[in-house]
Amino acid sequence: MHHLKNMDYSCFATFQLRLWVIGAEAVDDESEPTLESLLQLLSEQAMQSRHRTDHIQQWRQEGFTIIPKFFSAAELEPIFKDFENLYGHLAPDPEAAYELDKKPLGSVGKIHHKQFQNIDSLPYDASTEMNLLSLHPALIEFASALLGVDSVHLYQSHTWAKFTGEADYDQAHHCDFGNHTLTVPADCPEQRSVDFIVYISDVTDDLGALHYVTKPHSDQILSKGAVTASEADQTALKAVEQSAAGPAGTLVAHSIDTFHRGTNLTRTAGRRFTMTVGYKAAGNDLIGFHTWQSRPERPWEKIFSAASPTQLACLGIPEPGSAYWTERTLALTQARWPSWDLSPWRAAL
Ligand SMILES: O=C(O)CCC(=O)C(=O)O
Repeated sequence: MHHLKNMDYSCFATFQLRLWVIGAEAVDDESEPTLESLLQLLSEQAMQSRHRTDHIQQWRQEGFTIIPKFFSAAELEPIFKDFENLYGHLAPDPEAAYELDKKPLGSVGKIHHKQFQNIDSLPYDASTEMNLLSLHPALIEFASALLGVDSVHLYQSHTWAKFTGEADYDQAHHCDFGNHTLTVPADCPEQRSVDFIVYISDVTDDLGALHYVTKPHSDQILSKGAVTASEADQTALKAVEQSAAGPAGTLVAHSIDTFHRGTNLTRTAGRRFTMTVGYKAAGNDLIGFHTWQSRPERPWEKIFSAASPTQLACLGIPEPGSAYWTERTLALTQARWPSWDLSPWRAAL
């Protein structure tokens, strides 16, 4: 007897669908899958996932979920080296590498251009590992699960290196929707977007950890669904803010409707390396940030020579079997990007 009666019904429907999908994927024609075999497969799949169901619930209810060790030390090692190569030489001289506090006494800080130095967007002049990090299968899977859709699009990927003394990084609480949509954040999950922050180095409180306010708290302080806050609201938001501090490998997931703020780096000679990665449902024209097509001179071959069809689909490239692919489009694409192995696309013609 299987005790499923305590499960809520929407959750149960998803659970049934998932069982059906893995049953169809994993069981051959001759054998009828048992509930036990499907549960076993489900738990094996859950063990391979880097996120859990409660992370999805927390993101949907609170706006934020944080997963330490989402990426392993081995995965991050080449990427940390890339950041050192790309940005290490930009650190302020030792005599200038002290906390820079430009704020009037008692104020929370504000967004200004000096905070946004040392940012570059995909594709990177760096290792294949760094180029593929924002297209990591575990991130694609997590973004799809958070948004509740089958197919997602990478719409933002950039680096960010912050150094103590280079700027005063303290900001006021804000939501990011202003430069991700011309409208306002949607209500239903599939029309929203997910913003990931990947910690390439440790991000402690003295190294500028992001501070955030959960949705229930901002709804209570401002009004339900509010996405803007006045100067007068800042004290109340700050009183309930939490720190997203975490070790290298931590993944922070939030969205364009969540209140958060950058904080200052106060550790002498401190530095903070992170990547910002945004996903939306494929075909969601409400949301945008980077336009991959506008920079063909960038090192795209690094991505084409190593990414899977699923990863490339996140950049808008049709999967094998799409009507887009013909003898002509394949030949011209191959001439344009010689290192791209197009055999899966050719095989599906
Ligand atoms: O990088 C961070 O910790 C937060 C920065 C931020 O909130 C922003 O610039 O929108």
